[in-house]
Amino acid sequence: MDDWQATIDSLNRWQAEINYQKAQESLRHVLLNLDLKEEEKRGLEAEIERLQLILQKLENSVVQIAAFGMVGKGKSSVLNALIGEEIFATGPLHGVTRDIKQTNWRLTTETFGEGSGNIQRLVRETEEVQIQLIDTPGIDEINGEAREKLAKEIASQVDLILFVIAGDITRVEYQALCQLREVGKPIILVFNKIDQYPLADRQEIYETISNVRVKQLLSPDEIVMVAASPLVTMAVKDSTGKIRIVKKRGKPQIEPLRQKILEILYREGKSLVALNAMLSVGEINQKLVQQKLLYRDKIAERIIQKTALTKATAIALNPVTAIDLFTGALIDVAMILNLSQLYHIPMTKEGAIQLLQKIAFTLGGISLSDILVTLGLSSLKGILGIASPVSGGLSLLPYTSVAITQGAVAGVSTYTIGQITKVYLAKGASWGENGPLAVVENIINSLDETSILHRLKGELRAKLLRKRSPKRQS
Ligand SMILES: Nc1nc2c(ncn2[C@@H]2O[C@H](COP(=O)(O)OP(=O)(O)OP(=O)(O)O)[C@@H](O)[C@H]2O)c(=O)[nH]1
Ligand SMILES: [Mg+2]
Repeated sequence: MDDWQATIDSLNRWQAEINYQKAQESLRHVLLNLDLKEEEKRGLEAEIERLQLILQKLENSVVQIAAFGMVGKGKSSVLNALIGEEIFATGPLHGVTRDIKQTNWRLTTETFGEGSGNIQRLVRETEEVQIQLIDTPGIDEINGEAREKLAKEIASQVDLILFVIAGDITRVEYQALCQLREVGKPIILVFNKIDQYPLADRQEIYETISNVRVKQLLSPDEIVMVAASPLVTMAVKDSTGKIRIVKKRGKPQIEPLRQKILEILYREGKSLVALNAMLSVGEINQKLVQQKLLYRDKIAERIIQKTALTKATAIALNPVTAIDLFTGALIDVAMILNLSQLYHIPMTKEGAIQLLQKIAFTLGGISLSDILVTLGLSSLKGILGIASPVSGGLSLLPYTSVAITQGAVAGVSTYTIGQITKVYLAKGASWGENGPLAVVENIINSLDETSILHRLKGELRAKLLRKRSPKRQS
């Protein structure tokens, strides 16, 4: 049985090691392939720094353990008792710990004295892991929201949570515990100050907590009883020689917690760190990707709008239909190439033409009507345009409005093609699960053609009038 256990243990540890390596590799990969321009990094400094910190943590095998709980329940005292030194300030006033503090905890065989062989072995094997203890300000009913946010933030970063209570669990404690549980980290519920309860009482409280209060949240195995800074009654002689009973701080009773931590670290220390790292990396990476897309989206939008106007102008100014269509396509291809550069998706001219064909094909009816409009209006425009010098500008008015409409319609089609290309590129040059038609339909449905047309017409009119005004002067 023991042999089997040992085999399973070593297999688990081997698996943990692999997970650990994998986490490290993928984090390095994310950091090396951030692919963010300086201006894109702006506002993401904290996230990038977090990624670097997580990598450091993985490289140094650091496990972070944080103490949470209501004010004055003995969080700082519990951590001090674990280390065996008064590192964190403690005191009877509520809110002694105001900021997050941390310290390193080196596990040595001496920490556990002449413990059983098993513990000695555990300590030896856990020694390669650095432990950081983190003290937090207590949760209280005042400033509840801010503290809750802080608690969640820390909880999402650490690997193991010690939730310190000092008696039966209160409603606020239960709520906080539920919130911490949501973060998905292992939790040890530390029932501290047991010296304040007679033996029978503390056992009864323990039973109530484990069997009733937190039954849905924790297993009895995850609850330990300690006295981090017990008060012991002592008889002392005062200066007059009278014997007086005083209360003094006694030796901490923290062993059950130490052993529980060690057990967890031994069993899943490295897996825990790896898992947490992956969770955080996943989350941060998603944020980075979103930001990247958002930023590129803005630039893409500018490119698309500019091209739509260019095309509208080209079409409006060009009196021959064949050239209209040709220049139009050239402008679209140039836009696709521009966008592909923006999204770092290398594309040849041929590739861009193919993509344009694909989009035009999927657009189907829309591009057809677009072409019909172009054909119909173009010939009209040609006639009017050519006629204008003879008629001394008489037909200039219809020319302008026809040309503007025609140009704007062409602009809308470019705008649409641009939007479709953008989505395709943002998805890493793929149409996604539902294929190009779904993307195209989605975009068409979301476009407000009339307003785009209206805007383009306005811009085009302004542009054309600017172009024509020097002529008038001459
Ligand atoms: N009797 C007894 N008192 C304890 C025990 N542990 C801590 N205390 C006392 O409880 C008080 C609060 O302890 P702290 O460790 O400062 O509690 P905290 O949770 O860090 O408090 P804040 O930082 O204010 O949120 C101190 O006076 C400690 O001496 C214990 O096991 N038994
Ligand atoms: Mg404290």
